[in-house]
Amino acid sequence: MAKRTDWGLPHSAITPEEVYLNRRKFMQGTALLAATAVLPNPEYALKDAKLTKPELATSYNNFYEFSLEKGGVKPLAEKWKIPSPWKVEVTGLTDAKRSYTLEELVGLGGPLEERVYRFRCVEAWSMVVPWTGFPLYQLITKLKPKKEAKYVAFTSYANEKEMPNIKAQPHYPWPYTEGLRMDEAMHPLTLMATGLYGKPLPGQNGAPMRLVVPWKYGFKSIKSVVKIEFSAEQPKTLWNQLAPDEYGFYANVNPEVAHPRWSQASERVLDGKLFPTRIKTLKFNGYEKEVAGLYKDLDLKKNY
Ligand SMILES: Nc1nc2c(c(=O)[nH]1)N[C@H]1C(S)=C(S)[C@@H](COP(=O)(O)O)O[C@H]1N2
Ligand SMILES: [Mo]
Repeated sequence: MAKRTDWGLPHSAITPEEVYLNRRKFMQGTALLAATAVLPNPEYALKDAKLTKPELATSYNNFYEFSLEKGGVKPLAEKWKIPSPWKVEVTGLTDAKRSYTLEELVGLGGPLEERVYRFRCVEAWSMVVPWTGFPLYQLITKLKPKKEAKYVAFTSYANEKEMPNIKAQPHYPWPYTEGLRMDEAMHPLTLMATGLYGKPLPGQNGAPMRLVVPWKYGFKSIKSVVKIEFSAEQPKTLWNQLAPDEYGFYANVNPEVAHPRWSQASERVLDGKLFPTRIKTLKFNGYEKEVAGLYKDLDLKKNY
């Protein structure tokens, strides 16, 4: 039985432990989840990685529209009245330009599946979490962008009343924007997430739909998407406009290229410890085999 959430999506409301057990069972081939439940994709199960505790992943957040403080986001996001129905404008180089409800987009991009991904913030902390979502290429294929469309740009929801940091940081070029090259957007790893730990995305993690690009620094994974635009030119992004020397358009995880203010060679595991475990950062966040080919003609030191 699929659970209907506030947004009418077929998320399963099972606990993280059950998600984990179900994934194990699925991989052992001994049991299948109910036909209508969101199936874990065994190809993206990361069975050697330890899942981050859900309490940590949903309370230590970067969502600057709400607050600059990691712990300040959740209390504000919990008061946020997430618009329902959620509308996303599809625009730019496509004949499928119009406003879509979230359900319509999931209908086009689905079926939903669960994937466990490593997630690495540019600030050198990382987590491993199970996202529910659909691969973005499935949606793009249905929206049929024109040949001239070389990039996909995304915009976040912005509401000054409920997101107090928008006004507190007037020099930020709000709303939050991000973008991908078309081949990056079409890569099978690129996910549009609607859930986390088998539940609908909480506000603080980018409800009701956010991008997840696991081989790039976390800031590329834009939250609470309200606009998707196909364009011929490389789109502007919030971080790139604010601090171009620090945040490039590509933002591929790369231990060999330091951030101007800190090394990217290692990362703190988000484990709640006073002295968090430190691990070596992997090139493309461990997805090198899958994505290195996208950048074979690019100098990654210049195109950081
Ligand atoms: N709209 C919006 N999206 C955003 C951000 C933000 O401030 N606003 N922060 C980014 C950064 S820096 C990171 S690390 C991730 C954090 O996602 P999480 O809170 O789900 O871990 O969201 C990214 N997406
Ligand atoms: Mo980040």
